[in-house]
Amino acid sequence: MIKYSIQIFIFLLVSTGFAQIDRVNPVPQEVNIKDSVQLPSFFNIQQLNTGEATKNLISTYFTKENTLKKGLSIRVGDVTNKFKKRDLKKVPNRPESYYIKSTKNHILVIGRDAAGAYYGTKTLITLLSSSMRPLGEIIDYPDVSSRGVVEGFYGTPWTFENRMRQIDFYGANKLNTYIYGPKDDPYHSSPNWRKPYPEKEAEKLKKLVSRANLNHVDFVWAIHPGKDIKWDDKDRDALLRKFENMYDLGVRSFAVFFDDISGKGTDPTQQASLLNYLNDKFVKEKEDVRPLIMCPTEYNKAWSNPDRKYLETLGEKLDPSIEIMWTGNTVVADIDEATMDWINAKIKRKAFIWWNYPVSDYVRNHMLLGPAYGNAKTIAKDLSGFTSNPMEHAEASKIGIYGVADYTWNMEGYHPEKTWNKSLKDLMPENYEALAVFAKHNSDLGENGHRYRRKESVAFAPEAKEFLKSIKNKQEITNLNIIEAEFNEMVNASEKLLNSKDNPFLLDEIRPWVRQFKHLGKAGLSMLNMQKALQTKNQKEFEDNYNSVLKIKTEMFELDSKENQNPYQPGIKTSSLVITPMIDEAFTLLTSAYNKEFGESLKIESNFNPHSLFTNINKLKEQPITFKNKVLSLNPPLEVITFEAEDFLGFELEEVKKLKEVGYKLEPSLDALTWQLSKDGNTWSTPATKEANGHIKAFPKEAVKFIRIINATDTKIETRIKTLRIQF
Ligand code: 14T
Repeated sequence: MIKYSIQIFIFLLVSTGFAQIDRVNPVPQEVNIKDSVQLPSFFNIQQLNTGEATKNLISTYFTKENTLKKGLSIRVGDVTNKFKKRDLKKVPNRPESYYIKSTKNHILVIGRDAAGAYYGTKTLITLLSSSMRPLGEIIDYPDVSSRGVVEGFYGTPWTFENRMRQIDFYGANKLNTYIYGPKDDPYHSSPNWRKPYPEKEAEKLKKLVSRANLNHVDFVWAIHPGKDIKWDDKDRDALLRKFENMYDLGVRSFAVFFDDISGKGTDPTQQASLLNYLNDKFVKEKEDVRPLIMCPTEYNKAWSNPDRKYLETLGEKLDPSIEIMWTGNTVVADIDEATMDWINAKIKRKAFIWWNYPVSDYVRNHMLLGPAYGNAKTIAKDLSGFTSNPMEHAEASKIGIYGVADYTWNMEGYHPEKTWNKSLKDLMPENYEALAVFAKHNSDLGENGHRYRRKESVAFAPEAKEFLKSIKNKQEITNLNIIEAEFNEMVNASEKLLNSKDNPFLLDEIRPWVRQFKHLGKAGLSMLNMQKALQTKNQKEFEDNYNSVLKIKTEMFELDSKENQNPYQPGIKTSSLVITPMIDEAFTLLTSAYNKEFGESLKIESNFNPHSLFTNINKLKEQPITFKNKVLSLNPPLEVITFEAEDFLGFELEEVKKLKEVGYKLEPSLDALTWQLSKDGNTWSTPATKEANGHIKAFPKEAVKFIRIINATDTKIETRIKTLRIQF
């Protein structure tokens, strides 16, 4: 008996020692841990020439309190230091690799290079954060050479504090690249790309660069000059001068973005010659500047025009050392082997992937908190880099970024869901279970112009389906407990999160969504009570709960109209794929059953838009529209839209209706499109228009069913649509 319990005791100890390896993110390539021993109280750490970052890292764990000459010997170095030959042989012959050997009397960490030593130390410190210490070996290296994040989204750029925290997070998760390219920084793009940063901004960038250095992260400063660049010596030198400014702030990696522009700036020959010039006159001269990265104008397959030979031109003319970014088959796409084969052949090098996930600048009312999945696990050898474009919510983006760190380091071993769970524990060590409930129901994007979707509420979806089926067929509901438990869990998890002090940065970002999520859980519970009351034929009980659902829905509508009021996708959407539609549908079914049974006429629907988009432009067919306060509007797309002759865009109303006013605004401000109205969609009339601050308005006298703007000229029009709306 005693022997038995000692065995259990030893097993527990060993398993906690082993368990630490599961906390290492990314998952190491090769782990041989067979045993573990008690963690000693003192270490004798010797660092050979491993650089600033490792030194700093070591000082975070090894302090005066736990170091002593007689302590457990740890030697950290790289392959140029004196180690035994057979140990050196174990260090993989690849950049950033490391080897850890942990024996009874000794620990070795050998890096292939400074980065390897840093990453080995990182892994070691995680392993030592337990009461037990593993014995064995770890051999580790990354699959992809540039791994990280491109801050390239539209909307509110991250704050300085956000960025400092991000850079630490990258170091902690062995990401080595942060590309700075926020679309809304005027000194990154037009109009101010030619000017140096004002002192205050410059000071902050300097701090970011040194923080990046401490984390073995390349701070890549990107410039976006294509909107107004002139292909002359003056602008060329303006660029060179700006790079010099940035060099003085400590920047040693640079990128030039030519995305989302039109006109002269898109010429591939000029782009290549500019980059080659920067490569010769700047990168090569400096010697400590890393290879240039460029984002092409045609950055995805759907946008590449085979007649123009844009990509082929870059492939031929651009110096082979310059990396070319690529988002895949479309703007927002997951990457597979065919994607890589296609683009690599065109550009004659390995593409540098710009993955547009978890970026939410085109679905700003959604939180994207699910696992990072969908990219092939076989493409490591085909790409030169892989960066994720995140949400404007920096902290919340860490769930996705954590996954990218694991995926890019060790593709074959990547398990999106497992890593997702780990990421939640890392972000909210105390309340991660509550965070898991919230995150698993907040991952899809809803309908959107890019048609990119994510799984959501995966385990619950079949239950929801079953439940609705039973209501529809008026059968007994067999999974009522499961449904009720889920709604209760939603409410409880929300309360936990709203009161949590676990990660205030994260909470500040997600709070409005958590509040919405709590409302939704409550609406679900009231809906279930409607069902129970219908069973017991208790009219009062039914109507009380019916009213309570409507009341909660009103509160949700208010939150949706108050919080996150950006002009694109304002508001707060939660659980939009499974739970919200399930509750809405059940509400309708139950209310109509009730009306029928008791001869009542309660309204069976809450919020649904009877009007629809009316267009022949493929790119816009999925573009969402909003109907709020008697205004029906197009959620403006970010991209340049091409109107060929006769192309149109507008609305089809539920029925013939009288309108107060219609208006559109384009950028650049044009009145090139024509308003048209129709009762039947066949015969059209053109109303008189008036201009007011760039809005082209009309005031239709007669009631209509169709309203559109049309290219009535015989040449194509390229423009951005800022607003398109009608008022009843
Ligand atoms: F440069 C790119 F690789 C890229 O993806 N550019 C933008 C990016 O800044 C943005 O965050 C992302 C998601 O919305 O997509 C690109 O932005 C667009 C996408 C469009 F389809 C901008 C205009 C578009 F028409």
